[in-house]
Amino acid sequence: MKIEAILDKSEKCSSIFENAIRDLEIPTCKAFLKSGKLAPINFKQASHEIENKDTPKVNKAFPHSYGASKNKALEADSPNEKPLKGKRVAVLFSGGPAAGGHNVIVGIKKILGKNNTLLGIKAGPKGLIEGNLFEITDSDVEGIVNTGGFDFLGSDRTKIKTDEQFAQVKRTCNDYKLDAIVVIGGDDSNTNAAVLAEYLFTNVMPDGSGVQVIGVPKTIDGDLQIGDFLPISFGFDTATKIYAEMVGNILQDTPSSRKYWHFVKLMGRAASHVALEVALQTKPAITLISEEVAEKKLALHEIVDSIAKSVVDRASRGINHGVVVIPEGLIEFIPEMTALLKELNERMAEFKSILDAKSFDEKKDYIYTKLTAKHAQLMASLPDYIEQMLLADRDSHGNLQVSLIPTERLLIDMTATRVKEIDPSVKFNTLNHFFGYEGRCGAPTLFDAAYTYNLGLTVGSLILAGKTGYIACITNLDKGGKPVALPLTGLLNIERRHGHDEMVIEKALVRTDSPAFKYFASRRKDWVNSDVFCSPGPRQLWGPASKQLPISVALNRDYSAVEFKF
Ligand code: FBP
Repeated sequence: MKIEAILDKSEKCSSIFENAIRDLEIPTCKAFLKSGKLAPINFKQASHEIENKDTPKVNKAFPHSYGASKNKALEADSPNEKPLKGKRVAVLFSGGPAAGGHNVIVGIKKILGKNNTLLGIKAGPKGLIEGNLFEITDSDVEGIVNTGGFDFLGSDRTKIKTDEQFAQVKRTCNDYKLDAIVVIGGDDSNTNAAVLAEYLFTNVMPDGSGVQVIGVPKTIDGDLQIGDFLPISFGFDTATKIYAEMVGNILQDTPSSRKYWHFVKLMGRAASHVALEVALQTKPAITLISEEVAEKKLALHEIVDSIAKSVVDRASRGINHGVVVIPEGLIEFIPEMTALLKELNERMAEFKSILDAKSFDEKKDYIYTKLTAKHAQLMASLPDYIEQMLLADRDSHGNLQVSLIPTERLLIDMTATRVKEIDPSVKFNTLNHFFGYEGRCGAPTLFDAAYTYNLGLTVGSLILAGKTGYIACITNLDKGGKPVALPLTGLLNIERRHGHDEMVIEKALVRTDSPAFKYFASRRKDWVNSDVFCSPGPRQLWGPASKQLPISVALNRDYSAVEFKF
C-alpha cells in the first residue's frame, strides 16, 4: 500500500496507536463476572452513615434522597439475577474533559445489554435542558472504547439552578421517556447530580414515577476524594502521567543545555494534587504546594524570596538551571490574595447587574470604589495581566478561572527582581510553561481505562437495581477492585459561593499530614540541593509501567505497591 493511502486511512482517529488501543483488553473487577460472563450486580447497605458538619441541614433540604439512602454507602453484593428491563438511560459529561470518560459509557452500555436503551446527551447539562439526545449504538461504543476526550458527546459547565431549567429537564425526561440520568463530572457537577436526584425523585412522569440520577467521579484535578471509598477521580492518572512526562523531559534538558530556569504551572484548579503527584514522579528542584502556603500563611514576597534564595544558592554551586512546579490555584491560597478574592467575589456578585453593563475599564474603576482600602491597594500593586484575570467573569458555579491567570509569569517577574537584589551577578534566564489542556484528553492510561469501564459497570448495575442519588465508586484498587456507591447527600457541605451560602460537595485539598505530602517534604531539600530528578517517560498501555497507579494515591491509601490490580 502506498504511504499516502495509509495516511488517508489514519484519518478519523484511526492512527496505528488508536486502532491498537481499541483492541486493548480492559481489566474487569471479579464482582461483574458470572461464570466468566459480564453480569450486573446487586448492592447491600453498609452499616455506617456518611456525614459531615452540615449533614442535619442537608438532610432536611433533601428529604427524598436522605429518606431512601439514610446516608449509608452501598457495597457490591451477589449478581443481580432479576435486573430491571426496558430502562431508558441517558448519560452526559459535565465540566472539563478527563481521560476515560468514553469508557464509562462503554461500561454502562455493556451492562445494560440488549434489554435496555442508552442515550447520549449532547454538550453537557445544557443538552439535558434543551433536550438534545440520541441513541447510542453498539458500533458507537466500539469506536470510542479506550479513546481519550469527551468529543463523543461534548461537555459544558451549565449549572441547573432556575425553576425554568428544572421544568425543562422534566420536559426532556418526559419527551424521551427517561428512567435514569447519569452525570459524569467533578465536585460541582455531582452537586448538580444530588440536586437533580432530589428534584426528580418522584412525580416526573404522568404515572407519578421519578427518574433515577447517578453520578460518576471525574476530574483531572484529583480533588473529588472520599477516603478509601473514593481514592481518586478518573482522569487524574492520565493527566499527571502526561504532565510528568513533559516535566521529566524539561528536567532532562536543564543540565543538558545549562541555560534556563523553567517555571511550570500545572492545571488542577484549587487543590495541588496534580503538582504533588508530578513532583513525586519527577523530583524537580522546587514544587509549591498551595495548601502548605495557606497553612504556613506565607505572603507572596516570602514565596518569591525563598525561590530566589534557592536560585542564588544553586548558582553558587555552578547550577544555573532548574524547574519550579506551580499549582494552578496557588494565587487563591496566598493569604493576602485569599482575603482580596473573597471580598472581590462578594462585591462582584453584589453589583453583578451594574458591572455586566460596563466595559472592562469602567468595571475596574467601579469595583475599586467598592473594595476596602487595603484590598484596593493590593490589587493596584499587581501587574495588569493578573488584575485583568481577577476581574474576569466567574464560571457558572462561581469559580475564579484560575487556568487563565499567568501565576508562572508573576513569579518569574518577582523572582528576577529579588535575585538581582540578593546577587546581581547571578544569571537567571527563564522560560514559562502552562501544562493544562494537554493532559485532559490524551488516551487513558490502562488504570483510567479500567477504572472508568468498571465505574460504568457499577453505574449500570445501580440503575438496574433501582437506585438513585448515589455516586458510583471503585475501592480496593490494589486488591481486585470493589464496586461501591456513596449517597450524594452525605457528601454535601455548606459553602459561600456567588455571595450566598450553598450546599456543595467540598473539594478535597492536599493534606499536609498525608503520607504523600510528608514523603515529598522529607525529600525536597535534596531535590533543590542537587539534580536528582527522574524522567518517568511516556505513559504505557503495555509494558513494565502499564499497571502503575498515581504514587500519591498508593502512599495515602497505604498500598503495598504502586500498582493497581483488577
Ligand atoms: P473539572 O473540575 O470540571 O474537572 O475541570 C477541571 C479543569 O481542567 C481545571 O483543572 C481547570 O482549572 C479548568 O478545568 C479549566 O476550565 P475550562 O475548560 O473551562 O477552561
